[in-house]
Amino acid sequence: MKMIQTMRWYGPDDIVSLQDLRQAGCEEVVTALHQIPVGDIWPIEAIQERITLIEAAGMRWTVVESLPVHEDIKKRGGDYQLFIENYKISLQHLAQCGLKVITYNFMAVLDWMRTNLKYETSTGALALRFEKSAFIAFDLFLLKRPNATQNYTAREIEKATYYFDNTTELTKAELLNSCLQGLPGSKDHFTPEQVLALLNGFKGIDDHRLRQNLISFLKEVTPIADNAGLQLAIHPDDPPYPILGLPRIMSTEADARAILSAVPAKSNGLCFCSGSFGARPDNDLPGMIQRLGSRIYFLHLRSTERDEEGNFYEANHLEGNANVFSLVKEIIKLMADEQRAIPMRPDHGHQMLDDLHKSPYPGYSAIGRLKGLAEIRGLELGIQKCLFP
Ligand code: CS2
Ligand code: MN
Repeated sequence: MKMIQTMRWYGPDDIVSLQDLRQAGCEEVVTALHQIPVGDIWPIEAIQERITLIEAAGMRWTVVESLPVHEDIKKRGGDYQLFIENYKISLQHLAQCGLKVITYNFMAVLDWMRTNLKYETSTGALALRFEKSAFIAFDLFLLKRPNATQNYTAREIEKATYYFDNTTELTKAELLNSCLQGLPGSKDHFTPEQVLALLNGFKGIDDHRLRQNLISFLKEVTPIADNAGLQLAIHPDDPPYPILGLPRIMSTEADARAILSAVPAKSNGLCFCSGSFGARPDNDLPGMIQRLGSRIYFLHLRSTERDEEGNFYEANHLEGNANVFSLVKEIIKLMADEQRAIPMRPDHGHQMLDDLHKSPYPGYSAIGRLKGLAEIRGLELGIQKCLFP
């Protein structure tokens, strides 16, 4: 059994083409209908149209990333019942068209967060980075979130103030731009006012409430997914700890277990993102694959290099703290035990070579991801040959 090699494609507007992905060695493409507003139904015709494009380029589409969950569902307020019904219909449409794995996340307001989208690594290639003091400075002095100081220690505030006072206007503008990135696949940025309003909507929703809301959502959608033979794969929080005073419920092994045991349906599973879970030193990544493996339906392989302060940057795929070697070894054993091939994509890649002159979606340049995929492919082949000569 071997991992199904995929890369993410943001659709016809992506500057990385389907032909590029095919040349990188992808067997399948991971994509979503980013043009459809969050919460609306995905029509069969639009799904079919996307399949036709991908198949014409010699690949298949079985993994959706993401079928996004409307904020009303996360809050269990507003029109959440309508949005859950729409979600169920989209799931049925996707299943009718032959899709298998549906990735989503339950992060309130924002998807992943970085403070620097062009961090220069030792080779000159650019990586995504999260620097705690910069982020706190953004929160306190650029976003100006009311009562934000309550979420930080005096020492953290002091360091963020020092950072801000010693930073150029240009770096401040870049920090603002990074932190206000729109959702993946969208070229629109948030404004500070929009973020403040969205944060306000989560007032009074703590971790317990958010977890209950996820469980309620899963209890409603998993029967549909089970019947349709779909696998739901929740992506972990990125970074895997609370930000902006928001509740966080998918950052650790205990978080994942709580959701899997509350809703034991077969379709209720995980997108194991080694980059997101791995940004916390207390997450035992190989152990998580051993213990939660039967519920892992999709793999994001990536590694971060952390320091004691909680800062991290995205390292080369086989370097950094995640130890992707040990993960691929566990994945190979899991796939052999369960006799199933799990789809995998290199999550993010450095911006390098020709891509330095282009403007790809942050983290999604062609060459850096191709390099990540090629390294992982070689690693997998080497381990396979050793384990099963
Ligand atoms: C992705 C996430 O780019 C990334 O970091 O791993 O944006 C992921 O697609 C979503 O959180 C899944 O819903
Ligand atoms: Mn990921």
